[in-house]
Amino acid sequence: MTATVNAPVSLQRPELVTEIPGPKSRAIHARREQAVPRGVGCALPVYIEYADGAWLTDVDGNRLLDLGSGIGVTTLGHTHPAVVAAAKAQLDRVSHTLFTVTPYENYVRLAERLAEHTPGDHAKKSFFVNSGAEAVENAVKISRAFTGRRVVAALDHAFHGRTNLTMAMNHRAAPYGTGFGPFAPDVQRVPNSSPLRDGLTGAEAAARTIEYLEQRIGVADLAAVIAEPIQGEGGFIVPAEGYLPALQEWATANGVVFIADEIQAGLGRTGTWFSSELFGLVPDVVLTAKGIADGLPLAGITGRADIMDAALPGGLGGTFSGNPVSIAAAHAVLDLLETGEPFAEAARVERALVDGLRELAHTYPEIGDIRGHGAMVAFELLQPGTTTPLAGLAGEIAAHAAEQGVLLLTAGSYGNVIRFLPSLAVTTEQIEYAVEVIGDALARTRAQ
Ligand code: PLZ
Repeated sequence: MTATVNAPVSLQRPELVTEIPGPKSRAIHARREQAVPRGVGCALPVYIEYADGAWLTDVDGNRLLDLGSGIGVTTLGHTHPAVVAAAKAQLDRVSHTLFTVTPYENYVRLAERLAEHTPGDHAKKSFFVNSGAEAVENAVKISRAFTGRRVVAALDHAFHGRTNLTMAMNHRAAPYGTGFGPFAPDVQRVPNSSPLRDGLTGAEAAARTIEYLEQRIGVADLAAVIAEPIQGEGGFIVPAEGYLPALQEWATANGVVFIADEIQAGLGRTGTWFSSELFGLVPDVVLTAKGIADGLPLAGITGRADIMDAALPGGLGGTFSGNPVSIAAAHAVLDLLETGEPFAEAARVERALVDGLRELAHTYPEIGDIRGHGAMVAFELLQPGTTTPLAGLAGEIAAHAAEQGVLLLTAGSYGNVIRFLPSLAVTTEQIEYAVEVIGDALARTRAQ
């Protein structure tokens, strides 16, 4: 039997044979600087040769513990044998025909399976594209076609992508939008629920958001509201209880499409199929990407059948959209999720991370807020007793962890969040080690 998560080695700690980055990585990086524009950022200039489970092995032979999973993609572990086998088998049969020219069955079956597993038992339809941003764009297109209205509302601290429309929906100008205008019109941002900073209950925060929607946009022009149930790049902001259902209730009552961007939080990562379930939310449209194929590019738009049918035949698609190899990998992912075991692993990861970080926060009160669900947990670095961000510290911790062979990601609109998006193959001992490394980093910054 194949394990549901790919945890192939008993290694508990990183194995470093050179400094990080090592000489071979540095040499490649020097070439990269000549060949690749700086706008394509680089969190850690360590060049990866192969990956398995929660481990990355670089060109110098260092084995690094990956707590970012390529920003929440390889949820079931790098190179999961079942996913690799499914993709290889499909590659041998057919890798491309274009679904809108000559279709294939595995696309249809993935649409059926997403209808089954996304929240709500209403009639649903799905189609597939290549990236999260493309999924967001298509959800907006369909919402406009369905409602006959223009405006889409996104929340403060949101991130929805790097295309022209999605750039206009992001909270942060720099680096996502700076210099790239003009931006798409008819996008508005409205306040979110951020319990640490706004101190509002879910009902109060929803009332504030709705007031903006009604006053700034007006229902007559509002096609859709889009929300990440747990905001990703914004710093794993978990809204106050009741916020999202209240917003959705308002949207439904006003003929506004409610879109859940589950691109970072969905598909098992938070210990449920979709993070919407944590909030009792049944969105009209659900967006998936990242973890859906455990590393192959694929994104899905799943929604109420009547909304999804609003576009004219030929209005949706794209040459590589719904690639059969990526779809075969997605079926392997869904097979594994259907065992239920990854959800239990996500709960274990959450406990280990939250317990370890809480313990550390006793010694280091800069760890000011620990939050998240499942394998999507973050902490905010704050001046003790305040909500003032300590931005530089997150980068220092990530840099120290990298030197020790632990890959950590930062996040947050203030740059002061350390986020964990490990694969579910990560062991409790590995998490404990990572927490220890963070403690060492904090001790080192104090000593300076
Ligand atoms: N919606 C909620 O998290 C992608 C960004 C990585 P694409 N987040 C990672 C980077 O630096 O570009 C994301 C997301 C949410 C949409 C997207 C966009 O997904 O597949 O990157 O287009």
